[in-house]
Amino acid sequence: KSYNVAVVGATGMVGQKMLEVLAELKFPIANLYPMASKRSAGKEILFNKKSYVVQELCDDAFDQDIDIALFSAGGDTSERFSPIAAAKGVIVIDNSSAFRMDPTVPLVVPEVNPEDLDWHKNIIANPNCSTIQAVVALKPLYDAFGIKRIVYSTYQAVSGSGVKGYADLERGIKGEENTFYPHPIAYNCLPHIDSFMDNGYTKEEIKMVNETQKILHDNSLRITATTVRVPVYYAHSESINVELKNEFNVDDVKTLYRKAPGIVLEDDPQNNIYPMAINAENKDEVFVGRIRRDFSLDNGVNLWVVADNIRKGAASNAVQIAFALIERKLI
Ligand code: 2RA
Repeated sequence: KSYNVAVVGATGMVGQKMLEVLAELKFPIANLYPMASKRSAGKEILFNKKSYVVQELCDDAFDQDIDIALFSAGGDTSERFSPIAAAKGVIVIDNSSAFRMDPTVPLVVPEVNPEDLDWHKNIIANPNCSTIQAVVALKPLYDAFGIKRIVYSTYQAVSGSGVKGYADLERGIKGEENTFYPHPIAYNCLPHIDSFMDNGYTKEEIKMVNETQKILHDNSLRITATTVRVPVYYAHSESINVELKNEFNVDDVKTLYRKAPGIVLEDDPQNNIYPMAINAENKDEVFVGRIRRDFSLDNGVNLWVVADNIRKGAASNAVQIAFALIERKLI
């Protein structure tokens, strides 16, 4: 069976990657409906060597016979158009943060909680990129040893901010002024992703806390996060400190990672082998290394986790959700 698929935000950084991944993973597409705002509508895009004209997103855009709509066009657009599409029987996979914490919307990483797809009500939320790679790495530990507490420290690529963040790094390297970030990002680190809340945390940090608890279905998880923008174009790197509930040994953890879905173990420090952004770029796996005991805790372990934030962190996870819908006979 083939499906009619819309990509909303088809000309943006993630939207373009969604099209690339749909073709690369050979998602069974009967008809493609690339959509974008008025500003980008009319552009021509190539998909599977065929040319398509980008349609303008409007209220009756989903009156066409569409089965699945992948959204990556910002929260406002999702808030307005996802319910319209869903009401017409379209299954929406939304990359924005608009519906992630809505209790009627499953927040899904296929390697972690595919069973949550079974209760979708036509809107499915793609988690934040920094959360996706984290929960893929945490799931094997959660199932084997239980988790009490998580400390996230992230080193996030500028592509997470889309073309504007990417351009600020290019400009900074050439000695030109930053026009997007509040300070220069070249040769610098900014402990400021998304906006600050009254409690001193940024929305990005709160997202990691709330989304991890929702995906693992465990509000007893004690989590804190510091999310930092670094001068890297693609792939987020994360230091993750985990307090487990039960005893473990490092070799058992490495054995778990060798067979865990979606994970590549890169952990041989004596030979300078550990995950790096330059090696994760344009791949769909989550790379895990620097696994070592945290001797300051009874059952503590430290991880270093790297993944491409535009692929596994957004586009590929969304397409993998679409494949999971087929596998689970939900479409
Ligand atoms: C960022 N995770 O990196 C956020 C949104 N993509 O900016």
